[in-house]
Amino acid sequence: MRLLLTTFLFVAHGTALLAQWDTATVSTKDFVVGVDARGSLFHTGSEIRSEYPANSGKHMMNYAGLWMMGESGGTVFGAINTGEGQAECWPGPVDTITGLPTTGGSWNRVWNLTDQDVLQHRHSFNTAGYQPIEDIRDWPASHSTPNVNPILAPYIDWDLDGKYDPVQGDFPKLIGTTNAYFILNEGAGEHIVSGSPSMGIEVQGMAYTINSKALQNVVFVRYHLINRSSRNYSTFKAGLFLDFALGNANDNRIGTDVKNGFVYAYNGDLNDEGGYENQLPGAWAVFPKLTLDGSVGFSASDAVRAMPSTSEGLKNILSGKWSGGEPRTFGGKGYQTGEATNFLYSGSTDDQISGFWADSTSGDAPGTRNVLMIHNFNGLNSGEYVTLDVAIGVGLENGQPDAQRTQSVWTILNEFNVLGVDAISQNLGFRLYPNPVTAGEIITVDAGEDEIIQLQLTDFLGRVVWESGPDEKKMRKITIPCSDALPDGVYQMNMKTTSTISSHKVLIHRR
Ligand SMILES: [Ca+2]
Ligand SMILES: [Ca+2]
Ligand SMILES: [Ca+2]
Repeated sequence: MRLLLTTFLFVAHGTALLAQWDTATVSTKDFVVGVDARGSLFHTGSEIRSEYPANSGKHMMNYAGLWMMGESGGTVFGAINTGEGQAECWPGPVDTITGLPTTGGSWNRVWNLTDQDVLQHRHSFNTAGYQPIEDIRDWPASHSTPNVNPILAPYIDWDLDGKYDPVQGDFPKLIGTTNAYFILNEGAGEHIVSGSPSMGIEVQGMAYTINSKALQNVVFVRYHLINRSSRNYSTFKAGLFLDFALGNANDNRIGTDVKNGFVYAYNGDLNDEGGYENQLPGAWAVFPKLTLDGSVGFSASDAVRAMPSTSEGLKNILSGKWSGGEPRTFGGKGYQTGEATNFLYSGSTDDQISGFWADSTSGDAPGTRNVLMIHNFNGLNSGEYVTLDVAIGVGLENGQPDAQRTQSVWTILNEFNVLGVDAISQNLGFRLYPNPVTAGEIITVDAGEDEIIQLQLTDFLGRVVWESGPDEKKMRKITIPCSDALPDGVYQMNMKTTSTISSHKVLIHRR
């Protein structure tokens, strides 16, 4: 009896430990976003974290998570993430030999780094006694787990020896100003919501924010979806599921802009009681580099609009139908109305369909709202990967009549240059190419949005072999003739710009 009790306590304790997912936040000065080790966005564990403005205690989003579906040999495989407690993803990569997940304590992790952390590391790694901070030291670029792909997280191999070793100057390759990196599988547990068989997909994700004035209320995620199974998926579709809070979650509405490829949510009436009050909240999401191929929302009060609970239902949802197979149509609640459509509440933005259809003309009262954004990839073979980039933005506008609501969300979007795609590439910033460079050719240094204050090329002894002249200062892009008198070897390009000081390795070689 005593033994049984002890065992029971142990199991209970073990379960509680497993439920503690590692968490992190990415943030701008206005927007704080939680990420956990299951890839749940807008959560730190069970706590909602999508605070806007920062320190206001008010949240814009309840949840966002990835959906995937693949067909192989007539069988439908899939994994969906509909809430923090219902996620069908778990931390850890997939064994490349068996296709099975690798889990365990050391993979229950979100690696959380800022660009400043990495810059500081790069300035200090040569200093005696230097110890990299934990998430640089443990960056999962290299690891000792057998059968898992040896290189996982992206990094710059500063000493060019093919392995990640931060004390030799190697450093994580981040995308944004603040970054949260996670590695997931969808095979470590039961797919309790989708009822679909596991796919053998490994997800490597980086949530990030960009320190740019126009992007203070945007969070980005880049997902690499890697097929570690031995199956070729002839159909492969991915989705981003968004559950909106917008302060008080019980008075919201949603829509799709088909023309511009985004979904949005807005307060469905003129008072966000207990939330943003009369400063009405809005949110939007887009795949900045891919087409939006469909959008749909689920309603718990309606059998037709229920979430899929089988693989067949999942396939239906990702193929322009409701879970039970009812076609999705334009008008009303989206079934048994007008023409077939892949897009929910598209207003008058769909060129293929005449008429107007919005949440406000659906007959539904404002309430809780979610949206699934869908992209159809062109299949996914064994060993291949695809990349899904997403951007989610939030904002406040002052109360206006409902008819003008969509227009206001447009305005927010346009402010972001429909998605700040240009801003992203600019903020990704510095480029130096080609590298390696052949002696006698030209090196181009592009500082992105920044202006170059000083640029210097030094050899391995630290001797300056080239330096920018007065005419090249305050430029954003400089070309450097790489003298063919320079011996082959590794050089260092030291750059000072209006916002950073950095140095970059350049390899000069002969053909
Ligand atoms: Ca190295
Ligand atoms: Ca609301
Ligand atoms: Ca209200």
